[in-house]
Amino acid sequence: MTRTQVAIIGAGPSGLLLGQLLHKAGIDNIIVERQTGEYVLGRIRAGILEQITTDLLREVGVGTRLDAEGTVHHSIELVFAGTRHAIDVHGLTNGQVVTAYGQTEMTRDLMAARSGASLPTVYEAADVEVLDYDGDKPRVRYRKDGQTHEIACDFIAGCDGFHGVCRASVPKGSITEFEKVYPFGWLGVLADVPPVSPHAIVYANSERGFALCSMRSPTRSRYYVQCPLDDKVEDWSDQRFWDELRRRLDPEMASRVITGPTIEKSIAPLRSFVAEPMRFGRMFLAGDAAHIVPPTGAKGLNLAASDVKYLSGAFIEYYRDKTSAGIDSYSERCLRRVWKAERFSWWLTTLMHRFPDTEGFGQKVQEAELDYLVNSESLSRSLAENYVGLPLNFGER
Ligand code: FAS
Ligand code: PHB
Repeated sequence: MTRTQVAIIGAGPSGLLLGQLLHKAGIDNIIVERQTGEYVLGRIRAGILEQITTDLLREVGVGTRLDAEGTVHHSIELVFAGTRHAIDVHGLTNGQVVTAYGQTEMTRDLMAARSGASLPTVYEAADVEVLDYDGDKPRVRYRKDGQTHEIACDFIAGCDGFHGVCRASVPKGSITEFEKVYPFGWLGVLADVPPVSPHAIVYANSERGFALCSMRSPTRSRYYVQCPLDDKVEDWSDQRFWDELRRRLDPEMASRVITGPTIEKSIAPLRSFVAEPMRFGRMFLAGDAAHIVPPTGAKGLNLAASDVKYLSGAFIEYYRDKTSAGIDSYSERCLRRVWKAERFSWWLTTLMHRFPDTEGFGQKVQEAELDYLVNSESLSRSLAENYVGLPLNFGER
């Protein structure tokens, strides 16, 4: 039986970042991942990193490519009623910014750092089980190459995403799940064309539905349009996508959209989800394993980063200072921040999307709220400070 201090389930952003934070503190850890590394890298997801996230990446020594290739954004833009308005995020938050840098690249950098430090990651682990985490000798069991393997550990970190095994292993009576499913999805495309808005993410509310203009680099664009939940990717030709995107933007920006063949096209459902608590004896949930937000507020990946910042700090206190204080307060600290991000993501999604009952009155109310927002310094500041990410100790006494 292999032994380690922390067994991490999942080699997505949560697991990889936690692994690097623990390694930096001299805490042994093993990551057990169901898929191959290539499969993990093939998932096209988030694109906007909060300053807390970029600071963590630099803290664990994977900031070089981020600093060279990431694009710093000082503002965002809101489109509604055929007009476009900039929100000066940098000015409204005393200089904070967000950085456009794809989750795929962040994951690639973390994978390279992990293998560069010869840290153990088990890919293609099948039938992963988490055992005895409610006692003081937790174990992880998995199958690989026809063999059954076991890892003895002090703690298990459930970084295995929304469909993972860790949360699913918790007895129903020990966990409370809160969920809201939205009546639409996001059709997202990647295209190797220059982004229409290279220095600001554009969020568009239109009578035809929501649209978003983002990027992965100065030569690679990322766009989304709201679509019905029962749409299929094959229903959307490239031409139909580009036409629809332009219809949802203001005329000036629509005229500048550079189109081209899409290299990735997928439809993602939108949901808000939180599982409470995030700790079960010696097993801790982090990232999508514990919560999901609609991507509107660009919070999913960033919440995963703040969870593992709290969790790594708790483990460091346990081993270095021989105190369980951080471990005992982990769930409450995370959930205070998670619920504020859930609220912000729900609010922005509700404001920007067309719901089945939006109709004429609902559209006019959304436009009125947006007109109030862009002309109210206090409401714009509220949007800006949530968008860049609230401080890790926000509201703590
Ligand atoms: P992940 O799901 O990324 O990683 C979990 C890992 O655990 C995976 O590699 C999985 O293979 C592995 N795993 C699962 N079950 C396992 C098991 N039984 N045993 C071992 N390993 C197991 N966020 C944004 O901020 N902006 C966006 O635009 C955005 N778009 C998204 C689009 C989609 C389709 C999805 C699904 C999510 C999107 N997100 C977005 C959120 C996303 O970026 C997540 O927040 C982020 O991936 C969270 O990282 P992890 O918590 O590591 O979970
Ligand atoms: C992205 O670039 O994928 C992205 C950007 C901002 C969001 C959501 C997704 O709010």
